[in-house]
Amino acid sequence: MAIRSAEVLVTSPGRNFVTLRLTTDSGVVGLGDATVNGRELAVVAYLREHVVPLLIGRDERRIEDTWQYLYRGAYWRRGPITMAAIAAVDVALWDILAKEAGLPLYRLLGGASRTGCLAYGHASGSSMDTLFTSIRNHLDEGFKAIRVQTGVPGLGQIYGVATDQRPGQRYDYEPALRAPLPAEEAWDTRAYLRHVPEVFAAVRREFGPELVLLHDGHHRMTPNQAAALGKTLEPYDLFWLEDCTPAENQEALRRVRSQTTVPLAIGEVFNSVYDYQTLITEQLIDYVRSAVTHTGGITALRKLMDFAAVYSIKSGFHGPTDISPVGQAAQLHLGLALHNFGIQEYMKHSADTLRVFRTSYAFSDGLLHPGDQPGLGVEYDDELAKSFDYAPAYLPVNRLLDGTVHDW
Ligand code: GCO
Ligand code: MG
Repeated sequence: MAIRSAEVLVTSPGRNFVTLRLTTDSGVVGLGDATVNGRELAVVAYLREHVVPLLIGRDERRIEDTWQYLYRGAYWRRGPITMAAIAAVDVALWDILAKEAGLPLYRLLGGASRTGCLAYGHASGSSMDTLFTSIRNHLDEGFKAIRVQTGVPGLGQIYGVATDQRPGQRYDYEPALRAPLPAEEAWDTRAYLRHVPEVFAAVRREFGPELVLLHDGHHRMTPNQAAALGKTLEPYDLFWLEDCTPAENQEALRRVRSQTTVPLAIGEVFNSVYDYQTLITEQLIDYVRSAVTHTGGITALRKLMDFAAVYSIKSGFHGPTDISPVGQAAQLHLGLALHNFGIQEYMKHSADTLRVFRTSYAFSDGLLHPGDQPGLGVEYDDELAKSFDYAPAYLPVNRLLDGTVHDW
């Protein structure tokens, strides 16, 4: 039993994706997502030049050993590129194992702990009217949990808010996000802090107390600003406030935590359990935002979540459209099985993306289910994928009004 081939596939059906495909000598195929938004080709090179040669001939059943070999064996540890490459190998190996067993992956991870995974969608609007319309569209689609992002008076285009306000338009379709050089946006934290509580007050008035609401701060606040925002949002009963401060400084969250009871979620840019050590052991957060794709795969994220479970911290895995359907399927299998699942982010992929990646996960009545196909339940259409050429694309850069480059 051995890996016969390892191919690194790049396609761009609406946005760029990097996929690793492993094939065993008996012809079983496994897929792994290796997409790092805006830095895709760095992972391609890491995989092609440094990982693929190590995989050929390895026993595909030795998942833990392969993970340790790629992580410890490389000497250079952690970092988004390395950990996305390891994740792709790990997920592809779990896909193969589950297919060889003839079981959906979640069964190998302990079986379903729930009927389905509560999913949240992204509502946004530059004005209150358009925001309300976007929330209503999500409710019509069956969402029971909704992230709310809005424009800020006095500022122009803001990341996370669609500029095209027609129904169905989304911020991840913005042409600026497909430009050859990064777009630049202007930011004023004081204006933002004045506006956001008014928005949540209005949303609660309009939609009532039941609806699950979330908000993303994109790392833009200082600990004091985040503590102040947390306090002002307490009456609106948020499910979480996400990425309130820049994530590298774990101690910063002590200040926020001691000042407000608003639940905190962080970690979409983290890539290892060590990024969470203080946050978890001091119970400074409520939700782990890592994606399977960016944290070393199922093997690593499952251990991280078991560590978090000791401290009553739950999952809230990152699921924007730059996590490919392969990555999303992997975290749905994991989420369904974990006891300490919290919520799953769910931005629907474009029709073109879903033609290239044929998925068997399903959304119904607010819940996502990974489906019961053996393995991950995702198939990759090679021919179609080849018709979507890679195009360099960047996330925008954020500047304060005086031109200073700011966090986001
Ligand atoms: C989220 C995010 C995304 C990221 C994007 C970066 O909460 O979904 O913050 O919008 O910015 O995935 O690649
Ligand atoms: Mg986020």
